[in-house]
Amino acid sequence: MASSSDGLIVHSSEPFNAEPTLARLRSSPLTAPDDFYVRSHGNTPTIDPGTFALSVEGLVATPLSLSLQDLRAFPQTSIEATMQCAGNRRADMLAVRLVAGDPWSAGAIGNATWSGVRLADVLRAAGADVSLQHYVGFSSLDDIEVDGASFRFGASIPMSKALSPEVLVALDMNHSPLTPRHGYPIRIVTPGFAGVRSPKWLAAIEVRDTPSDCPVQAEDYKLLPSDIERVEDIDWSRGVTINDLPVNSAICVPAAHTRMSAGRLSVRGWAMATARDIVRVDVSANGGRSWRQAELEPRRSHWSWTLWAIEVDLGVGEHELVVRAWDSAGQTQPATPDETWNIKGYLSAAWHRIAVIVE
Ligand SMILES: Nc1nc2c(c(=O)[nH]1)N[C@H]1C(S)=C(S)[C@@H](COP(=O)(O)O)O[C@H]1N2
Ligand SMILES: [Mo]
Repeated sequence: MASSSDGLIVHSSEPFNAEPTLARLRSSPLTAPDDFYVRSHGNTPTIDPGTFALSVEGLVATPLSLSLQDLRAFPQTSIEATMQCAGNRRADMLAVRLVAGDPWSAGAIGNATWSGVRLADVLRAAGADVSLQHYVGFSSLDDIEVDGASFRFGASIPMSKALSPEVLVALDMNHSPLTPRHGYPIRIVTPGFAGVRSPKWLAAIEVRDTPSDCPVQAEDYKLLPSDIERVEDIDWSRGVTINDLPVNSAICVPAAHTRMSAGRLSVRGWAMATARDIVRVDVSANGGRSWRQAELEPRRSHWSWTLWAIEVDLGVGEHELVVRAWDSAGQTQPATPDETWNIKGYLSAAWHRIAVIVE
Protein backbone atom coordinates (compact mmCIF):
# COMPACT_ATOMS: atom_id res chain seq x y z
CA MET A 1 0.00 0.00 0.00
CA ALA A 2 1.58 3.29 -1.10
CA SER A 3 0.80 6.85 -0.11
CA SER A 4 0.09 9.34 -2.87
CA SER A 5 1.46 12.88 -2.93
CA ASP A 6 -1.86 14.26 -1.69
CA GLY A 7 -1.60 12.16 1.46
CA LEU A 8 -4.38 9.63 0.93
CA ILE A 9 -3.73 5.94 1.48
CA VAL A 10 -3.96 4.55 -2.05
CA HIS A 11 -5.36 1.03 -2.50
CA SER A 12 -5.08 1.17 -6.30
CA SER A 13 -4.07 3.92 -8.69
CA GLU A 14 -6.00 2.67 -11.75
CA PRO A 15 -8.86 2.67 -11.04
CA PHE A 16 -8.18 5.25 -8.33
CA ASN A 17 -9.17 4.00 -4.87
CA ALA A 18 -7.94 5.80 -1.78
CA GLU A 19 -8.91 6.78 1.76
CA PRO A 20 -7.67 9.39 4.22
CA THR A 21 -5.86 8.52 7.43
CA LEU A 22 -8.36 8.21 10.26
CA ALA A 23 -6.86 11.17 12.15
CA ARG A 24 -7.38 13.34 9.08
CA LEU A 25 -10.90 12.03 8.63
CA ARG A 26 -11.78 12.90 12.25
CA SER A 27 -10.23 16.37 12.09
CA SER A 28 -13.42 18.03 10.80
CA PRO A 29 -17.15 17.25 10.86
CA LEU A 30 -17.27 18.20 7.18
CA THR A 31 -14.85 16.26 5.00
CA ALA A 32 -12.99 18.35 2.42
CA PRO A 33 -13.15 16.87 -1.12
CA ASP A 34 -9.38 16.22 -1.05
CA ASP A 35 -9.73 14.29 2.22
CA PHE A 36 -12.80 12.35 1.06
CA TYR A 37 -12.26 8.70 0.09
CA VAL A 38 -12.40 7.92 -3.61
CA ARG A 39 -13.97 4.70 -4.84
CA SER A 40 -13.89 4.36 -8.61
CA HIS A 41 -14.45 1.23 -10.70
CA GLY A 42 -12.99 2.68 -13.89
CA ASN A 43 -11.44 5.85 -15.29
CA THR A 44 -12.11 9.42 -14.20
CA PRO A 45 -13.84 10.77 -17.31
CA THR A 46 -13.17 14.30 -18.58
CA ILE A 47 -16.52 15.90 -19.29
CA ASP A 48 -17.05 19.19 -21.17
CA PRO A 49 -19.53 21.22 -19.11
CA GLY A 50 -20.48 23.30 -22.17
CA THR A 51 -21.90 20.40 -24.17
CA PHE A 52 -22.89 18.13 -21.28
CA ALA A 53 -26.54 17.07 -21.13
CA LEU A 54 -28.31 14.74 -18.72
CA SER A 55 -31.01 12.64 -20.31
CA VAL A 56 -34.15 11.60 -18.46
CA GLU A 57 -35.87 8.70 -20.17
CA GLY A 58 -37.74 5.41 -19.81
CA LEU A 59 -41.21 5.36 -18.26
CA VAL A 60 -41.69 9.13 -18.50
CA ALA A 61 -44.30 11.23 -20.35
CA THR A 62 -41.70 13.74 -21.61
CA PRO A 63 -38.10 12.61 -22.07
CA LEU A 64 -35.73 15.45 -21.16
CA SER A 65 -32.23 16.54 -22.04
CA LEU A 66 -30.95 18.90 -19.36
CA SER A 67 -27.85 21.08 -19.59
CA LEU A 68 -26.01 22.16 -16.46
CA GLN A 69 -27.74 25.54 -16.81
CA ASP A 70 -31.13 23.82 -16.98
CA LEU A 71 -30.28 21.92 -13.79
CA ARG A 72 -29.20 25.13 -12.03
CA ALA A 73 -32.58 26.66 -13.00
CA PHE A 74 -34.46 24.06 -10.90
CA PRO A 75 -35.03 24.91 -7.21
CA GLN A 76 -31.70 24.19 -5.46
CA THR A 77 -31.37 22.29 -2.18
CA SER A 78 -28.44 21.56 0.13
CA ILE A 79 -28.21 18.57 2.40
CA GLU A 80 -25.44 17.44 4.70
CA ALA A 81 -25.00 13.69 4.35
CA THR A 82 -22.45 11.02 5.09
CA MET A 83 -21.47 8.68 2.28
CA GLN A 84 -19.99 5.31 3.07
CA CYS A 85 -18.78 2.49 0.87
CA ALA A 86 -20.34 -0.95 1.45
CA GLY A 87 -16.73 -2.18 1.60
CA ASN A 88 -15.68 0.19 4.38
CA ARG A 89 -13.66 -1.69 7.07
CA ARG A 90 -13.24 -4.72 4.77
CA ALA A 91 -9.70 -5.13 6.16
CA ASP A 92 -11.21 -6.54 9.38
CA MET A 93 -13.03 -9.27 7.44
CA LEU A 94 -9.91 -10.00 5.44
CA ALA A 95 -8.14 -10.67 8.74
CA VAL A 96 -10.66 -13.49 9.38
CA ARG A 97 -10.49 -15.20 5.99
CA LEU A 98 -9.72 -14.24 2.39
CA VAL A 99 -12.23 -11.81 0.85
CA ALA A 100 -12.42 -10.18 -2.60
CA GLY A 101 -11.89 -6.43 -2.84
CA ASP A 102 -9.67 -3.63 -1.60
CA PRO A 103 -8.74 -3.80 2.11
CA TRP A 104 -10.38 -0.56 3.20
CA SER A 105 -9.67 0.55 6.73
CA ALA A 106 -12.35 2.69 8.43
CA GLY A 107 -11.85 5.68 6.10
CA ALA A 108 -14.16 4.77 3.21
CA ILE A 109 -16.65 7.24 4.67
CA GLY A 110 -16.99 11.02 4.54
CA ASN A 111 -19.46 13.74 5.37
CA ALA A 112 -20.21 16.62 3.02
CA THR A 113 -22.78 19.23 2.15
CA TRP A 114 -24.22 18.28 -1.22
CA SER A 115 -26.18 20.79 -3.29
CA GLY A 116 -28.25 20.49 -6.40
CA VAL A 117 -31.71 19.47 -7.51
CA ARG A 118 -34.02 16.99 -5.82
CA LEU A 119 -34.23 13.86 -7.97
CA ALA A 120 -38.00 13.89 -7.30
CA ASP A 121 -38.25 17.32 -8.99
CA VAL A 122 -36.43 16.05 -12.09
CA LEU A 123 -38.69 12.98 -12.23
CA ARG A 124 -41.76 15.18 -11.87
CA ALA A 125 -40.56 17.52 -14.66
CA ALA A 126 -40.33 14.53 -16.99
CA GLY A 127 -43.77 13.25 -15.99
CA ALA A 128 -42.29 10.02 -14.68
CA ASP A 129 -44.58 7.10 -13.89
CA VAL A 130 -43.82 7.06 -10.17
CA SER A 131 -45.40 3.68 -9.36
CA LEU A 132 -43.74 2.32 -6.24
CA GLN A 133 -43.05 -0.93 -8.12
CA HIS A 134 -40.63 1.00 -10.34
CA TYR A 135 -36.93 1.73 -10.11
CA VAL A 136 -34.84 4.70 -11.11
CA GLY A 137 -31.77 3.60 -13.03
CA PHE A 138 -28.64 5.68 -13.50
CA SER A 139 -25.92 5.40 -16.11
CA SER A 140 -22.56 7.07 -15.95
CA LEU A 141 -19.73 8.02 -18.27
CA ASP A 142 -16.85 6.02 -16.76
CA ASP A 143 -15.64 2.86 -18.49
CA ILE A 144 -15.15 -0.22 -16.35
CA GLU A 145 -13.32 -3.43 -17.22
CA VAL A 146 -13.86 -6.59 -15.24
CA ASP A 147 -12.47 -9.95 -16.39
CA GLY A 148 -12.24 -8.82 -20.01
CA ALA A 149 -15.78 -7.40 -20.14
CA SER A 150 -16.20 -3.62 -20.58
CA PHE A 151 -19.22 -1.62 -19.60
CA ARG A 152 -20.21 1.73 -18.18
CA PHE A 153 -21.11 2.21 -14.53
CA GLY A 154 -24.79 1.87 -13.76
CA ALA A 155 -26.93 1.37 -10.66
CA SER A 156 -30.52 1.87 -9.53
CA ILE A 157 -32.62 2.67 -6.48
CA PRO A 158 -36.26 1.80 -5.74
CA MET A 159 -38.79 4.50 -6.67
CA SER A 160 -39.78 4.94 -3.01
CA LYS A 161 -36.23 6.11 -2.22
CA ALA A 162 -35.91 8.11 -5.45
CA LEU A 163 -38.92 10.22 -4.45
CA SER A 164 -37.54 10.95 -0.97
CA PRO A 165 -36.54 14.59 -0.56
CA GLU A 166 -32.96 13.78 0.51
CA VAL A 167 -31.97 12.22 -2.82
CA LEU A 168 -30.19 14.78 -5.01
CA VAL A 169 -28.81 15.27 -8.47
CA ALA A 170 -25.82 17.06 -6.97
CA LEU A 171 -23.64 19.66 -8.69
CA ASP A 172 -21.73 20.92 -5.64
CA MET A 173 -19.84 19.39 -2.74
CA ASN A 174 -19.23 21.69 0.24
CA HIS A 175 -20.47 24.63 -1.87
CA SER A 176 -17.97 24.20 -4.72
CA PRO A 177 -18.46 22.33 -8.00
CA LEU A 178 -17.80 18.60 -7.63
CA THR A 179 -14.14 17.69 -8.22
CA PRO A 180 -13.37 15.32 -11.12
CA ARG A 181 -12.74 12.35 -8.80
CA HIS A 182 -16.05 12.86 -7.01
CA GLY A 183 -18.17 13.01 -10.15
CA TYR A 184 -17.89 16.38 -11.92
CA PRO A 185 -20.10 17.76 -13.30
CA ILE A 186 -23.00 15.86 -11.66
CA ARG A 187 -23.63 12.86 -9.50
CA ILE A 188 -26.50 11.31 -7.63
CA VAL A 189 -26.35 11.48 -3.82
CA THR A 190 -28.55 8.90 -2.08
CA PRO A 191 -28.16 9.62 1.66
CA GLY A 192 -28.57 6.56 3.84
CA PHE A 193 -27.70 4.07 1.10
CA ALA A 194 -24.30 2.55 0.36
CA GLY A 195 -22.07 4.79 -1.76
CA VAL A 196 -22.57 2.59 -4.82
CA ARG A 197 -26.13 3.97 -5.12
CA SER A 198 -24.69 7.47 -5.61
CA PRO A 199 -23.42 7.32 -9.21
CA LYS A 200 -20.74 9.83 -10.22
CA TRP A 201 -20.35 11.35 -13.75
CA LEU A 202 -24.08 10.84 -14.28
CA ALA A 203 -25.22 10.74 -17.91
CA ALA A 204 -28.77 9.37 -17.82
CA ILE A 205 -31.68 8.74 -15.52
CA GLU A 206 -34.07 6.03 -16.63
CA VAL A 207 -37.41 5.13 -15.04
CA ARG A 208 -37.65 1.34 -15.27
CA ASP A 209 -39.80 -1.54 -14.13
CA THR A 210 -36.74 -3.59 -13.17
CA PRO A 211 -33.48 -2.72 -11.36
CA SER A 212 -30.51 -1.65 -13.49
CA ASP A 213 -29.03 -4.57 -15.41
CA CYS A 214 -25.50 -3.18 -15.15
CA PRO A 215 -23.25 -5.79 -13.49
CA VAL A 216 -22.54 -3.28 -10.70
CA GLN A 217 -26.21 -3.55 -9.70
CA ALA A 218 -27.04 -7.08 -10.86
CA GLU A 219 -23.89 -8.96 -9.89
CA ASP A 220 -22.15 -7.00 -7.21
CA TYR A 221 -22.87 -5.10 -3.99
CA LYS A 222 -24.94 -7.97 -2.69
CA LEU A 223 -24.60 -9.61 0.69
CA LEU A 224 -23.82 -13.29 0.08
CA PRO A 225 -24.31 -16.07 2.64
CA SER A 226 -21.20 -17.24 4.50
CA ASP A 227 -21.17 -20.73 2.96
CA ILE A 228 -19.89 -19.14 -0.27
CA GLU A 229 -16.21 -19.18 0.62
CA ARG A 230 -14.51 -18.77 -2.76
CA VAL A 231 -14.94 -16.19 -5.53
CA GLU A 232 -15.35 -19.05 -8.05
CA ASP A 233 -18.41 -20.24 -6.12
CA ILE A 234 -20.28 -16.91 -6.13
CA ASP A 235 -23.90 -17.27 -7.20
CA TRP A 236 -25.28 -13.72 -7.27
CA SER A 237 -28.87 -14.95 -7.23
CA ARG A 238 -28.21 -15.93 -3.59
CA GLY A 239 -27.19 -12.38 -2.69
CA VAL A 240 -29.27 -9.61 -1.18
CA THR A 241 -28.94 -6.14 -2.71
CA ILE A 242 -27.18 -3.77 -0.34
CA ASN A 243 -28.95 -0.44 0.06
CA ASP A 244 -28.93 0.76 3.64
CA LEU A 245 -26.04 0.05 5.95
CA PRO A 246 -25.75 -1.41 9.46
CA VAL A 247 -24.79 0.55 12.57
CA ASN A 248 -21.05 1.04 12.55
CA SER A 249 -18.33 3.02 14.32
CA ALA A 250 -14.57 3.38 14.47
CA ILE A 251 -11.81 4.82 16.59
CA CYS A 252 -9.94 7.43 14.54
CA VAL A 253 -7.64 8.87 17.23
CA PRO A 254 -5.27 7.54 18.46
CA ALA A 255 -3.97 5.50 15.54
CA ALA A 256 -3.58 1.75 16.02
CA HIS A 257 -0.30 0.73 17.71
CA THR A 258 0.29 4.21 19.13
CA ARG A 259 3.00 4.30 21.81
CA MET A 260 2.49 6.76 24.64
CA SER A 261 3.45 7.37 28.23
CA ALA A 262 1.03 6.67 31.07
CA GLY A 263 -1.76 9.19 31.63
CA ARG A 264 -4.87 10.59 30.03
CA LEU A 265 -5.65 9.84 26.40
CA SER A 266 -8.31 11.44 24.22
CA VAL A 267 -10.10 8.82 22.10
CA ARG A 268 -12.19 10.07 19.17
CA GLY A 269 -14.07 8.60 16.24
CA TRP A 270 -17.20 8.38 14.13
CA ALA A 271 -20.44 6.41 14.44
CA MET A 272 -23.14 5.97 11.84
CA ALA A 273 -26.53 4.27 11.64
CA THR A 274 -27.67 5.68 8.28
CA ALA A 275 -31.31 6.72 8.67
CA ARG A 276 -31.43 5.97 12.40
CA ASP A 277 -29.94 8.05 15.21
CA ILE A 278 -26.88 6.93 17.11
CA VAL A 279 -28.09 7.02 20.70
CA ARG A 280 -25.03 5.69 22.54
CA VAL A 281 -21.38 4.99 21.92
CA ASP A 282 -19.58 2.64 24.33
CA VAL A 283 -15.80 2.67 24.64
CA SER A 284 -13.74 0.06 26.43
CA ALA A 285 -10.08 0.32 27.42
CA ASN A 286 -9.83 -3.37 28.30
CA GLY A 287 -10.85 -5.29 25.20
CA GLY A 288 -14.60 -5.08 25.88
CA ARG A 289 -14.76 -6.33 29.50
CA SER A 290 -16.13 -2.99 30.74
CA TRP A 291 -17.48 0.06 28.96
CA ARG A 292 -17.99 3.78 29.44
CA GLN A 293 -20.10 6.11 27.32
CA ALA A 294 -18.46 8.58 24.99
CA GLU A 295 -19.70 12.12 24.60
CA LEU A 296 -21.64 12.54 21.36
CA GLU A 297 -21.42 15.67 19.26
CA PRO A 298 -24.90 16.86 18.23
CA ARG A 299 -25.81 15.36 14.89
CA ARG A 300 -25.73 18.12 12.29
CA SER A 301 -28.23 16.54 9.92
CA HIS A 302 -30.53 13.52 9.91
CA TRP A 303 -28.24 11.98 7.28
CA SER A 304 -24.86 12.73 8.79
CA TRP A 305 -22.53 10.82 11.07
CA THR A 306 -22.23 11.24 14.82
CA LEU A 307 -18.78 12.18 16.05
CA TRP A 308 -17.83 11.13 19.57
CA ALA A 309 -14.99 11.59 22.06
CA ILE A 310 -13.95 10.27 25.47
CA GLU A 311 -10.91 10.53 27.75
CA VAL A 312 -9.41 7.38 29.20
CA ASP A 313 -6.65 6.96 31.78
CA LEU A 314 -4.10 4.34 30.87
CA GLY A 315 -1.34 2.77 32.96
CA VAL A 316 1.77 1.04 31.70
CA GLY A 317 1.10 -2.00 29.50
CA GLU A 318 -0.67 -2.89 26.27
CA HIS A 319 -4.34 -1.94 26.07
CA GLU A 320 -7.06 -2.83 23.61
CA LEU A 321 -9.36 0.11 22.97
CA VAL A 322 -12.75 -0.90 21.59
CA VAL A 323 -15.79 1.03 20.37
CA ARG A 324 -19.34 -0.07 19.66
CA ALA A 325 -22.30 2.18 18.81
CA TRP A 326 -26.02 1.72 19.43
CA ASP A 327 -28.85 3.00 17.24
CA SER A 328 -32.33 4.19 18.18
CA ALA A 329 -33.71 0.68 17.57
CA GLY A 330 -31.37 -0.69 20.25
CA GLN A 331 -29.22 -2.40 17.65
CA THR A 332 -25.48 -2.57 18.07
CA GLN A 333 -22.46 -4.01 16.29
CA PRO A 334 -21.31 -7.66 16.31
CA ALA A 335 -18.36 -8.30 18.61
CA THR A 336 -16.20 -9.92 15.95
CA PRO A 337 -15.99 -9.72 12.14
CA ASP A 338 -16.39 -13.49 11.65
CA GLU A 339 -20.04 -13.22 12.76
CA THR A 340 -20.93 -11.46 9.50
CA TRP A 341 -18.05 -12.62 7.26
CA ASN A 342 -18.93 -12.79 3.57
CA ILE A 343 -16.72 -13.47 0.56
CA LYS A 344 -17.03 -9.89 -0.73
CA GLY A 345 -16.25 -8.40 2.68
CA TYR A 346 -19.28 -6.10 2.65
CA LEU A 347 -20.94 -4.48 5.68
CA SER A 348 -17.97 -5.06 7.93
CA ALA A 349 -19.17 -3.48 11.17
CA ALA A 350 -17.78 -5.37 14.13
CA TRP A 351 -16.56 -3.64 17.30
CA HIS A 352 -13.55 -1.60 16.21
CA ARG A 353 -10.47 -2.52 18.22
CA ILE A 354 -7.04 -0.94 18.33
CA ALA A 355 -4.00 -1.66 20.44
CA VAL A 356 -2.10 1.12 22.25
CA ILE A 357 1.15 0.59 24.06
CA VAL A 358 1.88 2.58 27.23
CA GLU A 359 5.54 2.66 28.22
N1 LIG B 1 -19.88 6.42 -12.07
C1 LIG B 1 -19.49 5.88 -10.92
N2 LIG B 1 -20.15 6.17 -9.81
C2 LIG B 1 -19.78 5.64 -8.63
C3 LIG B 1 -18.72 4.72 -8.56
C4 LIG B 1 -18.02 4.44 -9.75
O1 LIG B 1 -17.04 3.67 -9.78
N3 LIG B 1 -18.44 5.03 -10.92
N4 LIG B 1 -18.41 4.13 -7.35
C5 LIG B 1 -19.48 4.08 -6.36
C6 LIG B 1 -19.07 3.65 -5.05
S1 LIG B 1 -18.90 1.98 -4.82
C7 LIG B 1 -18.92 4.53 -4.01
S2 LIG B 1 -18.59 3.98 -2.45
C8 LIG B 1 -19.05 5.99 -4.22
C9 LIG B 1 -17.78 6.70 -3.81
O2 LIG B 1 -17.89 8.07 -4.05
P1 LIG B 1 -16.60 8.99 -3.89
O3 LIG B 1 -15.51 8.42 -4.74
O4 LIG B 1 -17.00 10.36 -4.28
O5 LIG B 1 -16.23 8.91 -2.42
O6 LIG B 1 -19.30 6.31 -5.58
C10 LIG B 1 -20.17 5.44 -6.25
N5 LIG B 1 -20.48 5.98 -7.53
MO1 LIG C 1 -18.52 1.61 -2.63
